[in-house]
Amino acid sequence: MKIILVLCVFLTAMPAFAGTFKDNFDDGDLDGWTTFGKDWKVENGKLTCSWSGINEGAILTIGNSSWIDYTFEYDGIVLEKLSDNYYLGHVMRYDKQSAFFLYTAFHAPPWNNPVIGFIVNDQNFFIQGRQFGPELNKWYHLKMVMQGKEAKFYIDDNLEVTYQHDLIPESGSVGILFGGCMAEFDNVIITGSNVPDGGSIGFAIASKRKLTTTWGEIRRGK
Ligand SMILES: [Ca+2]
Repeated sequence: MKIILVLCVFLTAMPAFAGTFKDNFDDGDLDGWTTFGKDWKVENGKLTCSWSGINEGAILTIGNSSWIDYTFEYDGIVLEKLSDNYYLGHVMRYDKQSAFFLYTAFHAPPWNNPVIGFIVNDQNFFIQGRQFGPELNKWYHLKMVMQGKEAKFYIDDNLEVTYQHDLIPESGSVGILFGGCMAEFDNVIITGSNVPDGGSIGFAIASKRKLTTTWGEIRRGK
């Protein structure tokens, strides 16, 4: 009886959809991702892209407007510098139509710091972390945590920048952002409410119907 009671309390406390999406790109495809026209591709089990632009970064996203609070992490490496400035980063709560999103970036010299900020009505709000930038040919583990109006940016598990602002967007997809270089990415993990279990790495899915529904929603970009 006690066991049943404890289980009931536990299940009641769980969010309706709290899941984990993982993609290690070992399946060779970009299923579920939106690429916005840049030359993103999967090679040798890794995501890769070259983009020399800086002001307009290359963005690849997943998710939809029901995604609110989540943790997004991946491994990234700069293989070749294509501009004086280059960076690796994320977009969070992204909405292509309004270009209203939060981002982080890890800049090379001379900018040389992790930043976190957001863009609203063509205005750019941001703050900077300590002075250091990504070295060439070195893997970094980048992580962003979104909770309400607070964003945290970690590099190799060190908390680099925290930012809070009332104008931070309410919800939206997540994605990788970079510019000024040729880069590779791997081992994406996204966890949060309304994030479906899925991706290229096998999962114990509680319900087949749930998987079908959520992947259908992702593919339609809803
Ligand atoms: Ca891989």
